[in-house]
Amino acid sequence: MAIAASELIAGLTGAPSLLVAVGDLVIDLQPPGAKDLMVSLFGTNDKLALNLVVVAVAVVISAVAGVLASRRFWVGGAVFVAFGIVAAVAAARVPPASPLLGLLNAAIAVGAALVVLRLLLGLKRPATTELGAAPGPATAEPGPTDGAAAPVDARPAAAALDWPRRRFLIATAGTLGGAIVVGGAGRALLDAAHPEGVVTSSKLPAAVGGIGGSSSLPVPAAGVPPLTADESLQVPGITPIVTANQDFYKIDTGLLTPHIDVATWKLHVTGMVDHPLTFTYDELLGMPLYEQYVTIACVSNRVGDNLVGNALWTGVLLKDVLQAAGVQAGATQVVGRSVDGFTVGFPTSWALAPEREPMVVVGMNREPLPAAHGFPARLIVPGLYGYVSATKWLSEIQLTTREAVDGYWIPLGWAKDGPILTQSRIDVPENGKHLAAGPASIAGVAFAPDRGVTGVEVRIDGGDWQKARTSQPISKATWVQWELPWSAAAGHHTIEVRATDGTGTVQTDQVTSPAPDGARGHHTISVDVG
Ligand SMILES: Nc1nc2c(c(=O)[nH]1)N[C@H]1C(S)=C(S)[C@@H](COP(=O)(O)O)O[C@H]1N2
Ligand SMILES: [Mo]
Repeated sequence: MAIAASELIAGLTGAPSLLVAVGDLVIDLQPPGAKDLMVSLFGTNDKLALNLVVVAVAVVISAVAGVLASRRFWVGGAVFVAFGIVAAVAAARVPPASPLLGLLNAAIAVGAALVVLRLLLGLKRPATTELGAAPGPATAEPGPTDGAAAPVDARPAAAALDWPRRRFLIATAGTLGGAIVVGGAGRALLDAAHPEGVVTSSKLPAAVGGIGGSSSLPVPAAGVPPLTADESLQVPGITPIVTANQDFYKIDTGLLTPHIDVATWKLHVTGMVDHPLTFTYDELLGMPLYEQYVTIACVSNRVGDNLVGNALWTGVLLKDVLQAAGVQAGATQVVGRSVDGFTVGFPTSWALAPEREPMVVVGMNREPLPAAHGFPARLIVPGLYGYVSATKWLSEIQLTTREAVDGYWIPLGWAKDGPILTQSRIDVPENGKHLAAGPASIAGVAFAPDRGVTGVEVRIDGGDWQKARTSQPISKATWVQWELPWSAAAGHHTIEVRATDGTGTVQTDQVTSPAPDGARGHHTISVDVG
């Protein structure tokens, strides 16, 4: 009930959710191995799983506290107060929520816990007094159950014990039901309260007529032209060439999406530089802005999975930032740090190579970066998996040596270097689907940023590799769509795809799991025709 009450208050007032705050604390405190285990067990549902674990543990501890309280109320009560203190401390760690609101919410939650505990134990108490030698007139205790209590006196002593117990159990079940309703309402309010970007993006400069028309970002110095007709394919059901912001996969370690106030946010450039720099949001937007399509992917993406997306990113060139700061000789690593403590690291040589343009990104598909995707600024580095490059809610770019710093995921067993492996995916037809015989399309996407995709081949039922047509690559940093027309004959069919990258290397069929450096293998599906 305490958790439910605190969720409702959080939903109604904007106070931090204690459940989420405690979950966040658990994430930070738990041993690295456990975190890895949660992610591998629950994948992108790891946060839901964590919330449920926190609730389950709380329920078990509360049950013990309840038993203690039935002997000595203050002992059980103290457990709930201790809970409240932990929750208040956890909530205070969560930027940008007010610690006072967190404390208040915790106090109310503890209050709710103690009141419910008192009431429930109050229902149980007459049973224990009856067990004692002299119940006397006390059996007719006051309360809404007055009338119902009357027959109890008429029963034999053994049966008389049952009614208070039953009443206690009914009240407990009622409390549980109430908690689910109250907590569910709070959760629903919380989920509705933070649609992507809305909270934070209003502080961006007013529209100045971006190329897209409805942009509220400043105009890039070098805007990209609209996509040409051959840069995307028209195939029913194919994955769009540009991933809409709300469809873009989302991966991060925190339970909470940081909602950053750009009035106080700063980006620091530190470490092995001649001139340490600090940018405000306005200063960053005042630099020449560029835009480019880049496909980013998560190293955890399994073959055929969708932790990959392609967006038009607007931002400042990392090279401009690094040049302004003056990178010192021997600074072999660029480390990106987030306000939430997350870190990445990639070679300075990767960042400075002429063939790619890493960016400090402020816009995604010509909208201000959504909060979930790193508002106000993030790194996008063509060709590297997100875990070594794409720091969201960026607060610091540190120049250091490759040896001096390991990014967040490196000590957890993931590879220090994270170039995105060549992958291809069949989206049409869907795996396991039943199709009518006749003309059909086999289609999907293929990516090898930033080597580029130069060809896609499809093999049906283990036959010859057939060349698919591909969309004209927007750039080497992006994925392509591909299609192979197919006259589907009745029967069971397997379909397999492979891509060739810009170096001429054909995507390997040797399967590996995502850890430590990305999944390998061909995406293979099967369908029934006829
Ligand atoms: N601050 C922060 N940035 C982060 C992460 C994170 O956990 N915290 N996850 C990284 C990983 S593993 C990936 S794959 C990309 C995902 O970016 P997206 O959520 O915008 O798709 O963000 C990267 N940036
Ligand atoms: Mo990732």
